[in-house]
Amino acid sequence: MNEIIEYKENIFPGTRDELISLVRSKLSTKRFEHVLRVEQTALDLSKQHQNVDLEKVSIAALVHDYAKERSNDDFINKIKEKHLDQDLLNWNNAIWHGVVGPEFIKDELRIYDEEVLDAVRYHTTGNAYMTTLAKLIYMADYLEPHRDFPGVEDARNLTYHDLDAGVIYQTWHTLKYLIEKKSLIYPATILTYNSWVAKH
Ligand code: DGI
Ligand code: FE
Ligand code: FE
Repeated sequence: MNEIIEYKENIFPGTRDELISLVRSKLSTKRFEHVLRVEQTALDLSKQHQNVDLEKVSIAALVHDYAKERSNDDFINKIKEKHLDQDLLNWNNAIWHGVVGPEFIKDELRIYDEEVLDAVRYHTTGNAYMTTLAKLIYMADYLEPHRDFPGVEDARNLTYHDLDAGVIYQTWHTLKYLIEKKSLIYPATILTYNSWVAKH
């Protein structure tokens, strides 16, 4: 069953249905359905936490992959136009859709809430400091019902019991996976690992 949050805080200037239509218009059906599953997973995980703004959870989840299907040129132009860190030009869609995604979200969806935008910025790499909202989006993206990797059921149980333990689990497993593939590691991914996983 789907949980429908009514928007009352004007974080997005419109209804949830209007936001959903805008997001749907920029994504493939497959990715749009992923986004809806992330929203429901994040709302479900939120039940374990006090003082979480469910409207922010819904909005951050619905927009977390908003920019994922933009071209490389769209990202390069945005990075230049907004005078973002030029080092971003050395990266690719995997990093850009999270870190640069908020520029599209501000410009096209008129969502300016910095906690929501940070949850999007950190959803791929995590961050040394994350609010509960950012942790919920980071984990819901990793654990939504269609995610299927060895250990996913353990990761779900762990995260429902202890959100920070889930963040540690994902950060460690993702970094191991990237290193095994000999992928480039984005510096924020290392900083997340240092803060959350490494024993000081
Ligand atoms: O956008 P989604 O597919 O829903 O999920 P996501 O935004 O968490 O992206 C996941 C991918 O991003 C996953 O395959 C791992 C990759 N990723 C995360 N951190 C890094 C990274 N890729 C590189 N090259 N470097 C990183 O530091
Ligand atoms: Fe993503
Ligand atoms: Fe996602």
